[in-house]
Amino acid sequence: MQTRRRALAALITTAAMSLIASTAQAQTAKPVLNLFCWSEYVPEGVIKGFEKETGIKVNVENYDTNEKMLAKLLAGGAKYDLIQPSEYVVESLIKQAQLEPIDSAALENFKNLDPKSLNLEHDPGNKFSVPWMIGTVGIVVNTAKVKEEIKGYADVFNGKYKKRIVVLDDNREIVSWALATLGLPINDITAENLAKTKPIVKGWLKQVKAYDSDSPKTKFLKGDVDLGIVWSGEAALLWEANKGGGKFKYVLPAEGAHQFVDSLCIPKGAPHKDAAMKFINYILKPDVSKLISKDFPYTNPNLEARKLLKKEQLENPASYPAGEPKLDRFKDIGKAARDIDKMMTDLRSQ
Ligand code: N2P
Repeated sequence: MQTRRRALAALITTAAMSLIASTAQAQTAKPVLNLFCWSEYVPEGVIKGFEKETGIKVNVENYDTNEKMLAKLLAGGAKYDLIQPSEYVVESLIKQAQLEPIDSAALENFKNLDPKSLNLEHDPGNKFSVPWMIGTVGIVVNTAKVKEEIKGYADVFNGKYKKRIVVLDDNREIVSWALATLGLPINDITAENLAKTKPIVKGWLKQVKAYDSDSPKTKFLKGDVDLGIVWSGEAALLWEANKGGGKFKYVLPAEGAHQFVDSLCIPKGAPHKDAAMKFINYILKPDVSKLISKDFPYTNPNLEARKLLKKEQLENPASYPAGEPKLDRFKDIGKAARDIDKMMTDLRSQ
């Protein structure tokens, strides 16, 4: 009896001690947020501001294409709390049940968003995504070097600017430019359409000097290239670098251009969902969102933040295009994405 009682007492002590130890650990371990986002898209100051306000440490990992992000995410392994996919990838992840629902009613600052940026076809009702920034893919022209008028893809690749061109390192984007040039819908990725784009893309790639999805602006500033097909935010920074009136011009291709809507989403099984919700609400604050626009001048969907932007920022034609350009968003194309990659790998190895 005596021995049994002692054994029981020992057992209780051990259990109590490990409980104390794990509680202590939980109290000392700093809460974290694992953010997997595009390069050149989330200002360092915004991360620091969030860490200071919440005490949550942010681990940042970057990608430069949706496809690379998807591959890593779906491989499992790493446990991300927030990702930043474009519209067609949000659509695909919802279909695959890979996202946690987001209760927008629990986000105090959700009301700041432009209703026009909400309830889009890739996520009706914004049940799984909150818009980060909206942008286009278009042409930057160094008008000090390129004297001809550049209206579209066909002008960029007319053969005169061989090896003076930078393009995004993005297979889906490049193929969409060829489809638009052929007058075909950019989401119709059939074997037949791809075969039609192949000779066009082949001719284009020979003229490309560099592929860069991270910071193509740098190649313009260094004078390595005079033409490029890049993200609008990169074009907007070049426009700013030139004090607006200068040599770098942004042209939305006459054949039509991709308008992307990039959002924050919480992957299924994210370990720190509360921290992810806090981050989303934080970046929706007008004075925080304003900082994102300053460093990365895409179209800000936050109307309250837009009220805080300077006149020059709102007049930047790459950030806030005038008129009615021909724009189209990408749709989830399922397995056809692999056909694009196969064709592009083949062409780029030639
Ligand atoms: C920023 C990336 C732009 C987002 N570097 C393209 N969807």
